[in-house]
Amino acid sequence: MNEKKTGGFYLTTPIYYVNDVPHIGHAYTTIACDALARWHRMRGDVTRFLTGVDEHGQKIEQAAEKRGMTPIQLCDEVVINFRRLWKVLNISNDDFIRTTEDRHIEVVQYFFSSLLKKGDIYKGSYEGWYCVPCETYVPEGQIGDDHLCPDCKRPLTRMSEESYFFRLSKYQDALIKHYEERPDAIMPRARYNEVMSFIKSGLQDLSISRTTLKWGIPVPGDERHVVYVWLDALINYISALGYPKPGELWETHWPSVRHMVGKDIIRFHAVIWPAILMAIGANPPVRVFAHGWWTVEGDKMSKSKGNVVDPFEMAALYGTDAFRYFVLREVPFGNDGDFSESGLMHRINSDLANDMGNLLNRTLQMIEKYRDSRLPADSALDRANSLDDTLRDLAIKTLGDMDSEMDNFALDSALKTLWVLVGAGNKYIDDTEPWKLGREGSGDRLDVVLRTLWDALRLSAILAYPFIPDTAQRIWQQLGLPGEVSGAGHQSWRWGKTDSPVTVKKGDVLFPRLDAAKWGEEKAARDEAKQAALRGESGAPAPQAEKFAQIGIDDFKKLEIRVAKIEKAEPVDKADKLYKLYLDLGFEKRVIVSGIREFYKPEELVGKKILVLCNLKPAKFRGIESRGMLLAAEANESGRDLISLAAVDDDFPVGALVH
Ligand code: ME8
Repeated sequence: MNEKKTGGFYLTTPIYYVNDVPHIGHAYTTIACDALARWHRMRGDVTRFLTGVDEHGQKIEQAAEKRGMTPIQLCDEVVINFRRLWKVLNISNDDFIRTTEDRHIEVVQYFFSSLLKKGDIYKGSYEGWYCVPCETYVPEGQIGDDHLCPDCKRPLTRMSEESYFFRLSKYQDALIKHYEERPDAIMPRARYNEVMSFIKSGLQDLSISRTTLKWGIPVPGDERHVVYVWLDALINYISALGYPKPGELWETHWPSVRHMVGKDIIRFHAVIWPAILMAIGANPPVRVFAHGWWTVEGDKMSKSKGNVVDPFEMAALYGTDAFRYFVLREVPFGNDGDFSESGLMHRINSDLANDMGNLLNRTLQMIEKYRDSRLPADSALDRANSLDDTLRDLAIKTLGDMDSEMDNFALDSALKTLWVLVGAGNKYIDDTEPWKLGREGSGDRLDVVLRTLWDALRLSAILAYPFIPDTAQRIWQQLGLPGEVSGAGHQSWRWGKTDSPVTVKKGDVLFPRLDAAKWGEEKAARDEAKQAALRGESGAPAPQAEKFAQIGIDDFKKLEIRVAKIEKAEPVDKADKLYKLYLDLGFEKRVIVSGIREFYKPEELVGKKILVLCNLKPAKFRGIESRGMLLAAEANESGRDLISLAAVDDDFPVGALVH
């Protein structure tokens, strides 16, 4: 068993540009980080997981202008999509940072002033070829006669400006020494080699301010300049910990910092950022890991082709856990990969429904049938024979192997390792033929087999949790285990021993199988609708979720929104998010079911005059008919969900219509 000591684990995603809706690239990085963060929390490491958005710079300024908005209006609108996506994908970030927040702006300015004072920032002038989409100057040596950006192949712009510079060249030798001593500080190996040869080819000082745009953080004391968006962005990793204020967050987490990035932004994180950290006397990242890029059905993802994978749509169609599982399992983490929905459909049917789902189903069915749902006692394991021991040994080996795979961020290997155990569990059923034991009355032997299978499943649920958290919890509950699988803790990562008698509770199948023919028809129809939307044909649904269509006043008039008084708020049985609300509308009383239980206590609700959409089709929740929907604002601040009910003054008459 793995007895490794616990440690610290501060993990960050890149902060995403808010010039567009989130796509599979964003989802991929964040899901990978989520699995790692959940793993480390579960094994008892002091864990912190940060994500956020990058809101300054020319890209955002231009995107806002195109949409006739101010930059901050655009940011405020688009950030909602990111927050919602992380909720949909079950992302467990501890904090969410926006670079327009005061806590960030203050740190960037402090940072700038102190490096200026130290002499690591100086003023000079800069002329060169600039790529607006990449927000970067391209060195002369990399520019062809076409004057296109070597990365994104779009036209470069000639720019000249007075600029502040960071003395990157000064840190060349220190960086080489740092990486020579820590070959796993950049992963995978190919990226380490790439970065090392880039550093060794000679580092030039870096322009870190702009006078050509307004949408950025002003350079303190010289407000014609704004701070270069990449410097601004990188600092998020420390401003979110409250740097430079000496405090628990910073001291606890910074020493263990690991950055997850896409391969295209490795240099910013593995060259510029560590040099800047050296300049302020902080430790460079323990690791920068660069993952690969997704193509879609063999093609580069692009809006004009209409093949951008929408993570909202994938989660809605296939389920969050299936989508999470697929992206993490499909491609060796660090390599490029190809996304295809048929691949996703096949993995659901084979790995999730057939392997994992069947193992649970078969095991629970037998415990139900032969043991009246009661798990045979631990003592059964004392009579284990070599067949049983083989499964036990494999389970124990799986724990250790996955632990080291996760240490190396080899997420796909960790999943493969877990599925070897799941496969072995299914084979163990075939080999032991418990149904024969049941028939033959070999009770003792059957106890051993059922107990062995149950424990293999218990460990599988724990190990699957970081990747497919909801499914793992469902398995946990069906196995009859109390509480949360996430709280299983490292001490329960061992074979055997349960404190109390267990009764299993077989539930719905984990992953219903998808019918390939039906799936094919539906997929073809969706593709056709997307292409039609791309051609601008009316009636076709927009391909991206979270877009708001314009509506006319007549559309709005279809909504019957009225003032209602809450007379009673009753928790709904076995649904910890729901209330049954009894409303008085003046001309009638009615009941609605609402998911606001974690936000309000019943006594805070009773007497409140709220707004209710009255002409919504009735729907049933937990057997209760809900007639209407209350209106509330929803937000997420620093990773915390917030809800505020739309309400009117206490003395306002009930039943009144809202126009
Ligand atoms: O670069 N497959 O933000 P961003 C996989 N704001 N990953 C992909 C991808 C694809 N097809 N397309 C993009 C930024 N990505 C900066 C970061 S951090 C201080 C500042 C990944 O929204 C890409 O590799 O353009 C990058 O890691 C991430 O999406 C964010 O891209």
